[in-house]
Formats: sequence, C-alpha cells, structure tokens
Amino acid sequence: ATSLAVLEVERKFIYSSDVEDMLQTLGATLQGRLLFRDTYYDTVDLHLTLNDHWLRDRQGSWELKLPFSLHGGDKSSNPVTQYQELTREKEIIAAVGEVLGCTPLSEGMEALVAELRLQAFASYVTDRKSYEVPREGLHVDLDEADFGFAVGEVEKVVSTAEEVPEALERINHFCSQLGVTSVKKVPGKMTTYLHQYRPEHYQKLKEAHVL
Ligand code: V4E
Repeated sequence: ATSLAVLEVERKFIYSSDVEDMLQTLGATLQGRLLFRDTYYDTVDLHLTLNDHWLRDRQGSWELKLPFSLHGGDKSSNPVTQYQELTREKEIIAAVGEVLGCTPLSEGMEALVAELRLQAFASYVTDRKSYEVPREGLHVDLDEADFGFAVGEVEKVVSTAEEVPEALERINHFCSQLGVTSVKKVPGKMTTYLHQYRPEHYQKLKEAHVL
C-alpha cells in the first residue's frame, strides 16, 4: 500500500512565562500534556546523525527523521526546518539501510539495533504541553526537557512538497504574532543535549554542518 509522505515543517522558539496567555489570545487551545522518553540511536561511527538522520525510540514507538529539501537552502540560517518522518518499521529499516549503504536482514527494530550494533547516544524525558491552532492548521508544542531546557515549536505536517511554502508562510506569520522575531535557528533539545553531554559528537556534527 502506498501512503502519503509525512513532512514536518517546524520552527522552534524560546518562550517566556506569558506564552500560554498569548497562545490563547491567538486562538490556540490546549490539547493535553504528555511525558515521554526519547532514546536516540546511531552507529558507532555516527553515520546516521552525520547524515542528518535521527533515529529514536519514543516509549516503544520508533521514528526516523531525515532531511527533506525542496531547494536546498542554507540550513544553518533558515529558522524553519523540514524533515520527513518515517514511523513504519519497514520503511525505517529500508531508509537506515540506504543511508548506511547496506541491506539489513532485520524485520524489527530491536533486531536492527543488534544487527547494526546501534548505540544509544542520547536519552531524555520531555514534559510537553500541546496546543492546536485550528484556524491556521498549526500545532504548537511547549517542551520542558529533564535536563533543564525548554523550547517551543510551531509545526505543520504536510504531505507534498507543494504545500511547504504555504506552511512556511503560516508558521512564520504565527511566530510573528507570538512575538517570535529571531530569524536565527534556535537550538532544540537535541542540540542542547549534545552540547552539554556529548561535546565530541556535537563538534563532529558542527564540522559536518549538520547542526
Ligand atoms: C537534532 C535534530 C532532530 C532530532 C530531534 O528532533 P526534534 O523535532 O527537535 O524533536 P522533538 O522531540 O521535538 O520531536 P517531535 O515530537 O516534534 O517529533 S531532527 C533534526 N535535527 C537536526 C537539527 C539541525 N539540523 N539544526 C538544529 C539547530 N537543530 C536540530
């Protein structure tokens, strides 16, 4: 069966204590609050992350985020990021094989981790408040990670490349209404985690221009 791609267009922002009042004023409604642990995996030589592929286990559900570029713009200066998200284990395994240049025999994620000797390089718990902005078709998350870092993100999931420009437009417009003005990309949880706890890994990703 074929399925539509899941393309995540998102912009992270640093928020202050009045953000929830502002969200309400802008028509956002609280969907709920969720606590979850993410554990990220890579090969011993960091081949996945050096190629901007992010493989994680979130409470038993696996996901691979991989770059999705329309026009290959300057990633480091563009505050909006675009990634494709894979959640079907078959598709994740195929994409991991593709980026590593191998053909995994495994049919499940646990077997894949063993087969490729993948190692956990980051693990943290997020306390997330999720808001919907129905009028704009946007989703806003306010995340607090257990290592003392908070970040917000405005996102829109689309399924085709043609929908990306409008998503960017809506995200940027909503961010300006929220008072988010920074045109620089804000570091997310992972970037901050690596900087604090895995400085050598962080440095390699900087040198490879992944971060
Ligand atoms: C580091 C990274 C990724 C992994 C984390 O993705 P993120 O969307 O931040 O995680 P989270 O917990 O919000 O997941 P959700 O619940 O939204 O699915 S994905 C892409 N990167 C790379 C990256 C980059 N290239 N540059 C910067 C500044 N940050 C991250």
